[in-house]
Amino acid sequence: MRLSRISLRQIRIPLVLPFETSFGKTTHRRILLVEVEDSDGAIGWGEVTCGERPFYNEEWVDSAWLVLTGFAAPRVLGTQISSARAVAGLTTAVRGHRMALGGLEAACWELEARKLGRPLWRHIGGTRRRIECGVSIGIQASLDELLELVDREVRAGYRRIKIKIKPGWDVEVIREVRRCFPKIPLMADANSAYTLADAPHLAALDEFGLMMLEQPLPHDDLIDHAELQRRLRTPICLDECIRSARHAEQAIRIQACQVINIKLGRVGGFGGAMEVHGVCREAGIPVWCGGMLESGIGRAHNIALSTLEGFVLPGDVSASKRYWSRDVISPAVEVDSCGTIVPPGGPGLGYGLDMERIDSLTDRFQELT
Ligand code: OSB
Ligand code: MG
Repeated sequence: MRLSRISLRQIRIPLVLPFETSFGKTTHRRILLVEVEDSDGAIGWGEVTCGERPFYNEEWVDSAWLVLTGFAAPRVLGTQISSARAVAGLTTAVRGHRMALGGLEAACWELEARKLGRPLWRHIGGTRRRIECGVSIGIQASLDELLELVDREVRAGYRRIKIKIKPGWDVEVIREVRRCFPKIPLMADANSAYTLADAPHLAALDEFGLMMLEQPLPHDDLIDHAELQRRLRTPICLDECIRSARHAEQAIRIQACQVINIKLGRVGGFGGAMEVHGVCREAGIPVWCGGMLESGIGRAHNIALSTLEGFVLPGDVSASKRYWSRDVISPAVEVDSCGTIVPPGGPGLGYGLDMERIDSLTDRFQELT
């Protein structure tokens, strides 16, 4: 393929419910969508999964815009590319900024899959005909509100519940959720809110039979996670600090985690995700697909990713209606009463784009040729 056009669109879209983590609260999302076209007129769509502010990792929508226009697009546009797999290799000069690069890379995979008339999930080598879904529940104003939300999601059929924690909203909250829901698959995500000095406090979570504790320590740390894992019975799952197959390999080698959350953007797109997945499979480390409050486009990519063999645990891939009153794809992503999604059979994303919706939400647009 040879890309003749890259179009960047920023959409602004309100969340149905605010989402609060240890690093902040989001009520409206700004999302950077990437549309690519090749010299045969084939189209592909991707989503940059960074936040509005550099609080989850160093990227945010404006940095991604600059990285794509200034460094990625000039290297990719007009270049003869053997396949989508080769796209990431064109931008290795750029350090970091994997979400920006990954949005473009994923768009190229989608283009290639569409061109071949194949579902994206099959094109990347997926085999699962049904993926299991979990939900991530943000920090709430009160315990009662949290318990109400957990109840709603359990009744909707979701296969595991993840609770966001931070200092002051952790052990006692999880204790109460566990008391009210003794049997549910339950986990907690701290988004780097603790340090190793909190190890004795975090060890109090061991009595609740959590599936895992996600990213308790700093976003760029492996060593302290390894030390913490030695002091906890609860398996540690890494999110923020796994950005490449090398990180995954090293984290596993020093036993910094027992589970890895793979996010498409965080590892630079499908190529990076497949590499991390490969390292984990070889080491017998279970993985699951993380989420970044994506629009339907990123959500459809996450569904495709979740069909890879090693995605043995329910991911943070849930129904569009939990986030958006009207998604940018049609039909919206729906989860059945068993908490599963059947990956679509159509080419590429397998979901239609709601261009009227996308246009009405777009407040910044740039076409690169
Ligand atoms: O750490 O997994 C995370 C949302 C934004 C930033 C980071 C995270 C999350 C989530 C939500 O947990 C997952 C989702 O429902 O998209
Ligand atoms: Mg996380």
